[in-house]
Amino acid sequence: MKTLYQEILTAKIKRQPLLAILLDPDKLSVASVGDLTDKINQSPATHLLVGGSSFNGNHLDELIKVLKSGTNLPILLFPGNPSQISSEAHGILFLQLLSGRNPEYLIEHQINAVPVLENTSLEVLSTGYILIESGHETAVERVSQTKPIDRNQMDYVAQTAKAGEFIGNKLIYLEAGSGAQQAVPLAMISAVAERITIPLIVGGGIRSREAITAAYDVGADMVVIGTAFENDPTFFD
Ligand code: 1GP
Repeated sequence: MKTLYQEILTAKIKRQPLLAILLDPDKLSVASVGDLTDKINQSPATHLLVGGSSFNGNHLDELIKVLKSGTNLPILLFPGNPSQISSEAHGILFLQLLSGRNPEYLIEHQINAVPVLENTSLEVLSTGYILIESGHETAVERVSQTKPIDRNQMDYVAQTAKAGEFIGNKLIYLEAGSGAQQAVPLAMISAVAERITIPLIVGGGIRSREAITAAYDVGADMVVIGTAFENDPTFFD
């Protein structure tokens, strides 16, 4: 059986666009997730991401169990800290905040997560996470106490992404932040996609079908939709 990562690589090679719906456990009760699974199954989503900047992990296992009983999509954790790890998921985006200079988010949380991860069979996907300035302060910026990179610094962002690839990241995630006023500029997605060979995830502030297609057209391999689906579960209808 293929690993989650092999499936992502295959999709990239075949140019099959991937779409992840991000569910923030902070904003969802176990009961309300059950109601969403029909909408998830009817959507073009290929993956589910579960996580948020400030969630403390309370009902995460239950929530993922409900998701698994209602959908067959792979569930990837998208954790803001090590308390957001559940052995119920299939994999985890093991994030390194490459845009920031806060050692907690470059290595300390990762070290603390190891004993937890060693007790799970989660597939660990090393992910270079790059926060781009998007109009106002986002939760990632506030929680991580780091500054995003200026949205005009195309080459510097591409260089940062390439450094992630050289370090050994298997994925790069270009992030404007949940609910961002402005999504990552298309020219920046393009600059990064041209520079790296690993799959590129793009998210934050993407709230129309046209914006999703535009991101694929310039090189995104996976687009993440959180707020748009959260505010309107009929978004993909
Ligand atoms: C946030 O990239 C994701 O981490 C999704 O952002 O909620 O703005 O879709 P939105």
